[in-house]
Amino acid sequence: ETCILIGAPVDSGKARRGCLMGPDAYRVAGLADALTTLGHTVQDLGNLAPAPADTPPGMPTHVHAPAETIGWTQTLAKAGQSAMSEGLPIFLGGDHSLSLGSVLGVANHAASTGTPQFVLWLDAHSDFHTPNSSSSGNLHGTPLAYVTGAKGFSGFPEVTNPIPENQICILGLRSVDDPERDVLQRSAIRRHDMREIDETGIAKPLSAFLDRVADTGGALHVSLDVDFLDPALAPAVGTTVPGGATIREAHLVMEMICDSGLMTSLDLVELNPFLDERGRTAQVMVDLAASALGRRVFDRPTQAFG
Ligand code: DIR
Ligand code: MN
Ligand code: MN
Ligand code: MN
Repeated sequence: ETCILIGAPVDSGKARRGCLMGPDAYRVAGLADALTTLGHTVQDLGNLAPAPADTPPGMPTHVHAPAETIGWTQTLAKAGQSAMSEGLPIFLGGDHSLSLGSVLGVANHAASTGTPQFVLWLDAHSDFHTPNSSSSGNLHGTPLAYVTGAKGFSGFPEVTNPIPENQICILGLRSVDDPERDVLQRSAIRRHDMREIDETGIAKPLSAFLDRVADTGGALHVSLDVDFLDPALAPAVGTTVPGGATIREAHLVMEMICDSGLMTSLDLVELNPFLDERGRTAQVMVDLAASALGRRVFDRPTQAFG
């Protein structure tokens, strides 16, 4: 596999600064070496910059830095779409607003090849706000709504290939705002909160989703938010929520994704190295990416989750 590292030092999706240091933290933590050791070819495109953009008329004034996030969305959609023809893009964030662009780009590529695009969202939060419904005004809380083609994003690049709701699965939920909750409960999005994961284990909802991706011959974008993990294990994130996934739950997700052979693109988002403890969280994220791309203790007998 050719892994294409796309540095996306996006820091406009919320007020607290620091995610712009993320891409370099992943590089220092040895992401490229880890992937090379697993037999992959690694191409690092370096850090990109947002296209120039204006604040759209009518944008609610409480929304933080909309023009910058719109510029990033343009840049990353373009970079993501073109990287898809060359290999497996790994978007090194940057906050989660980068996924407006990464998912837009991979969905455009999938549409051009007639492939259904699926999205697996690993996050404490559902990120299903629109600029209007968000009370924080932080656009990192909006990417999943945007990529489904939700209204309220005028001024953002047009979503010409929205992701159908039943092609999205969210795992790890434990902080969902009321407006998101109302929309999600009425939607066909597969959403699994931490209580369900406690009750059934994380493998069950994941393998059901991977089966569906495999059955339709779909492409799979995986978006890994640091706060999917419990903050005791991954402290370097601005929006910690106790009660998250364990290290083993997160690795199992990545190992099952790898076994499925379905992952076509990956986001590593919300790492704030300024809040880290000697690179600890960056290392956890690199190790999870390595599991998704083949790192194993032992080989498994041939059997499939897909
Ligand atoms: C919250 C936090 N729902 C908001 N969102 C976060 O501001 O919209 N997403 N942290 O990852
Ligand atoms: Mn392709
Ligand atoms: Mn998120
Ligand atoms: Mn989150």
